[in-house]
Amino acid sequence: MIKVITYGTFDLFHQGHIKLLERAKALGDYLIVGVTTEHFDEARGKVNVIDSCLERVDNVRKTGLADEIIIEDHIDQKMEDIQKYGIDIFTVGSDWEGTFDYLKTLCKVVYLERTPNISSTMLRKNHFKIVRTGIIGTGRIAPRFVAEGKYVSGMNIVSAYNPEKESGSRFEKKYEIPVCNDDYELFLEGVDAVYIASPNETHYEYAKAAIAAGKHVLCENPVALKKKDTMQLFSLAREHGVVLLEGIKTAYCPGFQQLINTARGGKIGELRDIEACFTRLADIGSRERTDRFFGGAFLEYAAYTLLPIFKLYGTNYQDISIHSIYDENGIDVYTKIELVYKHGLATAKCGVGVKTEGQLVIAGTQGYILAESPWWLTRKYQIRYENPNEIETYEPKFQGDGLRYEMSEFVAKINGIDKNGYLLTEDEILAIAEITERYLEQKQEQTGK
Ligand code: C2G
Repeated sequence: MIKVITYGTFDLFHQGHIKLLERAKALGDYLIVGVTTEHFDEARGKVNVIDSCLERVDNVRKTGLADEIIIEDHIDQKMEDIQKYGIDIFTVGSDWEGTFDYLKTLCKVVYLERTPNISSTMLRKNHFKIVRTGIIGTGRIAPRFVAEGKYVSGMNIVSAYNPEKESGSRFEKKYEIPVCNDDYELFLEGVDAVYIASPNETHYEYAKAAIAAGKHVLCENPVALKKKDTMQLFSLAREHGVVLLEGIKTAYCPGFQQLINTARGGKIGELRDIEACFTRLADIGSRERTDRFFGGAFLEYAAYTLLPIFKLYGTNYQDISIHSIYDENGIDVYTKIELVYKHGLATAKCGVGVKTEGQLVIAGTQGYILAESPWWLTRKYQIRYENPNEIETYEPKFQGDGLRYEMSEFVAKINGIDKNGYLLTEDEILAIAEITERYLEQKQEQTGK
């Protein structure tokens, strides 16, 4: 009996897939089809797969061509499978020509001619409305957004807006994206969505006007500095039928969600303490260190540090205190937020002028999770126990600088196919907004600024 194996994502199952499977089957007597998991696809840079793994398996099954279906979830699994299942022929489409020649030591490798003019990518493009996106603010984040946008299908960055002409024209020259600097309404007319990456205090007005004009909004944290303004933006977005997504990028990183689920999964027992720390020494001349009103550590990083706390304990804390160390200009160089819950404690620490280890430690009754800096781009974390030799290490995949995940979520939401509304909830955003407002009031009292 000749055993054949092939692998694929098989997203938006189409004629090209069927033809490939038919010819694969014809190569032998028994066909095994490996279907990729979401995780594996993310790990190899496919972040926009639409169908779930089970839907994709089901589509392969319905063809009746596969004698056996297996799940592919990690790199180099092909070698294992070929040996494990006693495979004679490995086959895949000609778009992979040469890539799998290394398997020739184990079995025969056949590249089958790819069916022309059809692909999942093409179907995804039709499936997704292309979202014409304009960037507001052409400072430090905008170039990263442009770079990451290349990996997000369905998003097309068409323009930018910056009232400061000089910064705008530098950006326009470098990235060849037209920058508008006077007429915001005109800028909005040319886009379906905006990404707001301007200074913190300008987010609310930009977002409000964009939503009112029927545009989807992806806004860097914070969307507004007051809770009531944040609530108003969300209800305005609902009224206008547009998406408002807050860009706390950690929330959308697959590794962070995995870490949260590990913590919830009971391995470290009941959760009793969370310490989340994010510090980055900012240049003395930078906006973070010079803007007396909207610079400082809290507005820069507090949302990231509050996120794991709200994810794990919820937003109903019993008590809160915020302590800041200000510099001579009234900028908080270091801020510590302490939260008390019925069964647990939490501390969020952030700094722009104080350096710490910057780790996330989630302590439970049986052990603790340690995620070292930069845990907010979660690539690695460990579970540790009383016995110091007992350590479990997790290394979730993380692509690029992390922005692509929130961008993908934004496009998915606009297209009404997001399955991940839980990644960052309105309740969590409002809880962060409430603390932000409280912090700003306290700062005003303490520094007069
Ligand atoms: N295919 C084809 N003709 C098309 C489109 C796809 O013959 N027009 C083939 C691909 O070459 C592949 C199979 O159909 O052999 C599945 O394609 P994808 O779902 O795009 O799978 P892919 O992401 O290429 O994964 O480990 C996974 C494999 O390496 C292939």
